[in-house]
Amino acid sequence: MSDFCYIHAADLHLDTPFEGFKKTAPEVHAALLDASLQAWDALVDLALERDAAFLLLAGDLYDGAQRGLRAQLRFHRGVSRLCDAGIQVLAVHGNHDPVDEGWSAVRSWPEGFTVFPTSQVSSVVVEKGGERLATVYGQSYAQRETKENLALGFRRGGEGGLHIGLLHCNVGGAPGHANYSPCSVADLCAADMDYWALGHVHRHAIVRDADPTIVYPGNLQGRSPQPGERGAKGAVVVDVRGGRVSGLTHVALDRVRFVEETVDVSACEDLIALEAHLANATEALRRQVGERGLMLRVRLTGAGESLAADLARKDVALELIDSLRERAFGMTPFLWWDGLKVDAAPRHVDTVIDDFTGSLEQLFTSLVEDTAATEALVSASLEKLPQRKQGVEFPTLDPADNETLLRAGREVALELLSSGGDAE
Ligand SMILES: [Mn+2]
Repeated sequence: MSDFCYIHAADLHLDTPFEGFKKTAPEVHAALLDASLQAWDALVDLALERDAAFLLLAGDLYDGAQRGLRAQLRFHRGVSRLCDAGIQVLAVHGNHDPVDEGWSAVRSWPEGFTVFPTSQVSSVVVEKGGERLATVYGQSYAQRETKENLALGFRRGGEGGLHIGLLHCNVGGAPGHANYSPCSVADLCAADMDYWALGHVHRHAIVRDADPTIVYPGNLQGRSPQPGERGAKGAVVVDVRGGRVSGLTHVALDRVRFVEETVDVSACEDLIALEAHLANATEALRRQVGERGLMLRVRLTGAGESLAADLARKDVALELIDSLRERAFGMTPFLWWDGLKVDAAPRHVDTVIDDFTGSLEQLFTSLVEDTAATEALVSASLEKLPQRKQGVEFPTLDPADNETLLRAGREVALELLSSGGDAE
């Protein structure tokens, strides 16, 4: 059997709106808005350059069920380029782009493009030059809330070539990830595939090396500064030799990279030295990320007592980040100082400055001082509860409870921001 390679990507989240970043510089916001689409173009280029036999897309092609025309046009263009070159594209939908809840602007796709249906597992054969390279099995999500273990429906057929399962799912109840199509490694092994092309978890992971190989490629483009979204994002090139998976290579395709870096500042005597030290420390990082924008959060460790006291003064950390942003102004590719966190011993000053938590805190402070606005927010939020829409009546709330609700809401929001929330 001929040797070949194929490409496995997932979680494209095309045209992610990056709503948390409206307060960045306009050129940074513009770069973010284009990043997911450019990463898709880069994926198409990669498949063409490597002369891949086929491309697998394991769900969450779009960021929201309504998809958006810009994302669909760009996706269609990429699929057409691949199919014109004889590279088949096989896709399933996931919880972010479920088929029944979605809208498709496209009525006909190029020959060579497959979206697996939602009703059951079905299979497609990939042939080249009359040779059967692979059989790909897949099933799409009909609805976002897909709690059924879809992996149980996969069974290897008897034909030759590689057998590949394509699915958006949560293996092993990975904590911090919405539990859609939950399944175990044992469930995946039982299907007797050679390779499982998974999607959903945004962090690249080789769940199992061989027999079968089980891979999450991670998302194509990072979407936030949360831990699972940081670092290099891209797709996995899978090499097949002698009918077996022989190599896995993660290729970075992201256009903007979210990075959190720890910088030792124990040698910095004062804020003047600190600012210069931070500006220098980022140069190496910019070289590392290469030709892509850099969304940077820095954690400062080892600050001496007097430097820590300076940083703890009102607005000082905020002004420091403004100054660093000014220094970075006009750099190509861009560098955006997204946050600064100070872990300072011995007095443990813990300062976090960033746009997400910063705007949340601003909102909270303004609401706490304004009982009428708090009341309006609480009643508007209650109206949005699904139970209310179904006609369930709630007891009247005591306005004195509003502040408690507000504080609880703030805690939940901060928790979601630090954990990444239900974003996969
Ligand atoms: Mn996703």
